[in-house]
Amino acid sequence: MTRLSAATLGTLPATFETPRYDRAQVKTGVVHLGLGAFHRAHQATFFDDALAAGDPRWGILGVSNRSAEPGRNLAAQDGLYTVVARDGDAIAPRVIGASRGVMVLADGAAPVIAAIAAPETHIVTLTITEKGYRLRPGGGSLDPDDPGIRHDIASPQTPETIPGLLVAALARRKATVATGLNVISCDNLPANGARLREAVLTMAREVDSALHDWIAAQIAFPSTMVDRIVPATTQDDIATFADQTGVTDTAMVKTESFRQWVIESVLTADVPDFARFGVTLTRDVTAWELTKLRMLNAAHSTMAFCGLLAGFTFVHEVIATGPGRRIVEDLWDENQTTLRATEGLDVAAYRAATLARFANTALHHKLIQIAADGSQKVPPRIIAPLGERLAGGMASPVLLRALAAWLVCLTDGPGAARPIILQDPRAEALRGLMHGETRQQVGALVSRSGLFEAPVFGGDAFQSALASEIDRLRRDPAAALSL
Ligand code: CS2
Repeated sequence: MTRLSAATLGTLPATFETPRYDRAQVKTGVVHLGLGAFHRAHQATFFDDALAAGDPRWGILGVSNRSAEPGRNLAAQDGLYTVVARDGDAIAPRVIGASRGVMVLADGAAPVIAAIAAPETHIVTLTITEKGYRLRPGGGSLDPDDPGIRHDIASPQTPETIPGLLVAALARRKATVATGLNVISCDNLPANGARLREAVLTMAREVDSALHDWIAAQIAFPSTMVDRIVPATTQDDIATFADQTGVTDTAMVKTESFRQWVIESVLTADVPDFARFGVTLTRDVTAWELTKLRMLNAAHSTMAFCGLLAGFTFVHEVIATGPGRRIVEDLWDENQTTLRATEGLDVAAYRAATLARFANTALHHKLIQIAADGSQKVPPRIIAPLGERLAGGMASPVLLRALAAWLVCLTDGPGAARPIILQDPRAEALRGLMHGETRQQVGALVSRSGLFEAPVFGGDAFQSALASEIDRLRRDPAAALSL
């Protein structure tokens, strides 16, 4: 058995794609915040493409929020890890050499601030999940009541949140090199760049108005659409990979071969030759973003909540059933009416390709992983299109079912015979609103959770329909996945 490292790189089986560049020459051009598997399987592969094409500026300094583990695993392998693309029985291992080290934010923000302010840094990418943006419930603008945000406005030198960290780092950059920077959000929230920009500017205005103006003029916050299915890698995956290849890699990530990145073309500082590596640069990212969120992500969430209630574990199991596939198609028929058209985006082809991706039996994508953080994910994927259709007088039985299934999973999980325990920062608060008759629970959720912003949700017809759907699924959870 070979442990992946710089010393063993030359001895890997021929099926491995390995860095074709001199790693000693690589500079740190990118600081990435949120060092999860998604970043390592997605953005890192594009920067690695740029290195392989002979531009050494795009090494990545990874910043993990709290956990020291990703850094330890990478350090033990000289920063190397394998992206293992699995499609059915085929595996394509690619060793990524772009990592230039890892910092842990919880150990202190100062080195991260210095790295973001460094003259060689041209890009900051973020995968901090929806909740990392500290927006008001339901999306929207920065949440002024968030304790972390309040802390960072009062003590901007020692930030605890990512918006606070960016403000501190940009203040340092302004005071030192004073050159621009691309801050690229890669999380699944609508208008991700615009929202991040607004969050950072809102905080900066509180701290120093000249800093606010400088950021507004110098820093680009493009919105993006990012796509690659990257389920959490398990110990089993690592063992299977070792059996298949003879190579041990404790930092590997498993994924599919598909990858897509669409970036709004408002970039300011230097960037790699993105278009050459398959990135789409466009003035109109909204249509792409909406399609991804309301087709792929909405189907994921629907399969997750309904599939869990019906007793399934993985995405590919749900899509292999007639009703599972039908519910996804019906959901797409509903959400498709809320999309926007743009050049190059063919929704019919997108649907077909996405179905095939869901059917990939080699990914073992757990429904419970997708079901986490519903309070952040359900508003853009399910509630927003439901509200738009409601306002247009259209019935949306599948969206309603998905919403009801989430609420049933959330409230009936703990203590149920077969408990479904959803990880969600707002789970307790939402459960706290749900007392009394179901119809009352729905009324309290709509008026007090902040998740149902559109006035159209205030009507009795909608609230009664949601309450009946919740009651139906509580009586018969398996009905969540029947036609
Ligand atoms: C998933 C996404 O867990 C989830 O919420 O829907 O992580 C999804 O796999 C990615 O957005 C695919 O690009």
